[in-house]
Amino acid sequence: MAIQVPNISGNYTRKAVVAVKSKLVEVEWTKQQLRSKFISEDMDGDGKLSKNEIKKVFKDLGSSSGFYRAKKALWRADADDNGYININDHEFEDLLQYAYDCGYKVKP
Ligand SMILES: [Ca+2]
Ligand SMILES: [Ca+2]
Repeated sequence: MAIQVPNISGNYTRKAVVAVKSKLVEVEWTKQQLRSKFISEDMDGDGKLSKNEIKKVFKDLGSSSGFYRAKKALWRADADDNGYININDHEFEDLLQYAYDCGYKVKP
């Protein structure tokens, strides 16, 4: 018993350090946060996200090439091929999934 106690407390300590570290450095954007972020970037309020609006979001998320990301996102999510992501239908869900899959981290 006397030997097990320090082992247990050692495990707790290590877990605590990992938890603190991931909280500071490795927190990914949740889908809900991404949703709010994209909606807030619909600057002209027309319910659609243009390539420029999407590009700005990816840049804000930390992408080094917002243009490339926006192009890929549209290619993947713009189902009716009109050059915009409609916020009120499944195109927007596909866009969120794409952004989420990129795994951007929240800046400290
Ligand atoms: Ca818009
Ligand atoms: Ca569309």
